[in-house]
Amino acid sequence: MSSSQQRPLSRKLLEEDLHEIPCGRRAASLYPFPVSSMKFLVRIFFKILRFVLGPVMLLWEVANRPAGQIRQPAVQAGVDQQCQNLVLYQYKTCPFCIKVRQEMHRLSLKIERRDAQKDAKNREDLVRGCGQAKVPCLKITDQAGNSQWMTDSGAIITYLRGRFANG
Ligand SMILES: N[C@@H](CCC(=O)N[C@@H](CS)C(=O)NCC(=O)O)C(=O)O
Repeated sequence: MSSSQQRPLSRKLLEEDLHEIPCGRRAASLYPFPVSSMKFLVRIFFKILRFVLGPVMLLWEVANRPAGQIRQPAVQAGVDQQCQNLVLYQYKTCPFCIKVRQEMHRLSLKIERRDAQKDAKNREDLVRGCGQAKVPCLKITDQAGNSQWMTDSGAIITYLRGRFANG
């Protein structure tokens, strides 16, 4: 018995079908549309979704904004000073960024926000510093000027609470 006769029937059929399709167009031909059109349609779908959901999410953010922590003026001034060494890279309508922004409100933190979705320079800085275009990302700069880039909304919130909730 030859090796092709020993292969399972489904595998043999698939190989024979693919053989019919000219090289380089195999994968594309398995879908009803070319892969490039599928990608385009998916991108349009998410654009429309963002366009519709974006304003709703921003409204939700404002409506659910928590009350800010109240500190003595001198303490708040110290916190404001510390916040000057922090920058949040974000997208306006990213749910994870909204979560972090809500926590910043709760802790009364004036942290600069940089849009990494529409601003090419900010996006470039984010990718260079953080290694990927992932938001939210908190840039933390120490006294010596060294920066650390923290991703993941949960980790950022834990860090902010640990540093500012009791001060
Ligand atoms: N587990 C992460 C998820 C963050 C995430 O998925 N962010 C999305 C935006 S909502 C992102 O940066 N995607 C990469 C991109 O859009 O290029 C977190 O909690 O921060």
